[in-house]
Amino acid sequence: IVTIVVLEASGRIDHAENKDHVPVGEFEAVHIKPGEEFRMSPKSSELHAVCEQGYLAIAADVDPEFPGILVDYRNKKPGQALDRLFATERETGEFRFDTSVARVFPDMIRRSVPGYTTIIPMIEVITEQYARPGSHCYDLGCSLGASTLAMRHGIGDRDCTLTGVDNSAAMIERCEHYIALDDHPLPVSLRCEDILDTAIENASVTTLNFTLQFVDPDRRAELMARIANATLPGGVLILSEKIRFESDTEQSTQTQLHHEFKRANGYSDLEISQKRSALEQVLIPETLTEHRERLINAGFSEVMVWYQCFNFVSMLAIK
Ligand code: GEK
Repeated sequence: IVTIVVLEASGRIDHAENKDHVPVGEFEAVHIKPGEEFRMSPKSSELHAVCEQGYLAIAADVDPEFPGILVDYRNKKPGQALDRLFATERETGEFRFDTSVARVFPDMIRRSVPGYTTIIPMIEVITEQYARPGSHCYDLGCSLGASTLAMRHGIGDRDCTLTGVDNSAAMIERCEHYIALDDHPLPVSLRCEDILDTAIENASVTTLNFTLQFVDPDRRAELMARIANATLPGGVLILSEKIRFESDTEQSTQTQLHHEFKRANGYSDLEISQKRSALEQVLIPETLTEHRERLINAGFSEVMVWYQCFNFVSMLAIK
């Protein structure tokens, strides 16, 4: 599933624009003889079937906006919707991680965050290096679970627990599907809650992949301190963030390059500017110096930038 998510995120899986003929499932006829016992799973199939003029029609009923293409078994993942959320002029309201965002999220994050498609597989590599048997691993702000699945595969067969947390019910609901489609045996515990309330202990690897930027700046130090306190010696925090720069020239150059990246990925000027206004009050970037100082004050002994592309960075904080 990591391969599929990475291929998906890197845009190497082609999806037809026309979703009219996408299969909703793969079915097998099982012949049950009269009187033979059979077992039905207590879990809902999330499909419904109707008989229309002698034809059996089956549709997915989990996503009301896409009733016919929910599961695309060819790619073994929920059908991919394109992000057109800011394509038409709209009332500028605050950006929220609601159902409409969750539905287009893989497309949105791949086209909006430079380096995302590199960072995800590297989270697997870093987790593989630092996950300690007998410890807990956390993905805080897991969205649809791309970083969670990378951590799961990085942990491999080590005796660790893995917890994904997000306060968007729409994200967690879809994340469950992605986790279930992945065949790795490590259980993933998903929690729909504010990461400020998540209990963290005995941690070897914690990931905040573009999540801290959405947390109230006044609560960030307290969260970092809790993570640092709960991290075992030699354990790590992977912290990816959109940053701002101290120099005005660098700020405007890097912002311009980020907008060019979005344009190259098919976003129009209207989409870029409307998304920017929607995020203004919600995503609050800080400088690298602010991040470093906070991490060191929290109790991490070393902080390094292991990845940067324009105004998007990923740091490794080691306890
Ligand atoms: C990935 N890590 O694909 N508590 C819990 N969740 C939160 C909070 C909070 N206080 N604030 C925001 N979120 C993922 C991508 S996206 C990044 C992470 C982005 C959640 C929010 O609901 C969203 O799902 C996620 O953090 C941020 O690797 O959209 O730029």
